[in-house]
Amino acid sequence: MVKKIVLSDVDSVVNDIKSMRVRGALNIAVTAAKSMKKLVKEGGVIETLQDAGQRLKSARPTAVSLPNSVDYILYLAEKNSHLGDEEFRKQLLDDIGRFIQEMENSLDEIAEIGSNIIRDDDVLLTHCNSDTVIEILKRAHSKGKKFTVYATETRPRMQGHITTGELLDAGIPVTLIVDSAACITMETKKVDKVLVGADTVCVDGDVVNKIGTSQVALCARKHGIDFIVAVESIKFSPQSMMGSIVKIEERNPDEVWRDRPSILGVYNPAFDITDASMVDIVVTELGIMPPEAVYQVVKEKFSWELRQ
Ligand code: RI2
Repeated sequence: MVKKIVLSDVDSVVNDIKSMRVRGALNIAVTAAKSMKKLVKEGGVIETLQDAGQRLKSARPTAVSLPNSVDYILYLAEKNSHLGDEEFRKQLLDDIGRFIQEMENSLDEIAEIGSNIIRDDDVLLTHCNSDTVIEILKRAHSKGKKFTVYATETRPRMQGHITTGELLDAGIPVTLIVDSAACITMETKKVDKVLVGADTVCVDGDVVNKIGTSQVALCARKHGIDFIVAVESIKFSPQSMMGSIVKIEERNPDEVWRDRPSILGVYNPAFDITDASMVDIVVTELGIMPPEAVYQVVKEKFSWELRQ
């Protein structure tokens, strides 16, 4: 009985993530962890968690923060499996609670570190909508720094509108541009820095982020503009250490053109990969690092997974 109820809860979280009602790489990791915590509270045993974990991981394929979050909780459950029922639940709830707190804290820590690299009079450009980037900009603004932001629309889902709304609400000057205006904007508006989030960062420093990011990075390189990625280490990929290739999600063609001619094919990849050589720095909760340093962090942070 309990199992049926809790699984339907998990299914609704899965649907929210699939439909992008819940989105953003950190947000989906935290949401998945919270739904697994709820399962434990409601009496879920390891098998229930494994089943739920599979469903959650299948919701979206690209952001590694989602499997990282689920797999870490399954690891914690295995680690505590020798305990009696009551003790198991109590210990696991504590452990998951601490893990969720760490993920939430990492956002605050990045905001602090990232805000230090924003200078007065900076002209910034961002792509898509990243909570991590928004937090950095809000923190810099709250420190009294004066800067302006250009935000791309980010077709097809127009997440740039969320970015402009959030920045306007925070009192940060922001201008919306169409995606294809990114390159000319960098030149004519004298952009100083491009700041984007990430869904996955591979051990070689390659960055997987919303479709269009790699074009923005190429333009930044052409104009000698710093290309900065703001990312919590939960988005680093231990799987890439083992040779796995990141699966790029392809979404419904209707997102691109709903009333299209029926014979028209539409290719709608949601993400692309920016080569590490295009990335100047990676801002994490552990500090600022070059993309080459990701390897070492993965080795240390995900040692529990790499050992398995
Ligand atoms: P935060 C988003 O993916 C965007 O690609 C964004 O740059 C990235 O996740 C990181 O988001 P989607 O969920 O964790 O919009 O910084 O497809 O919010």
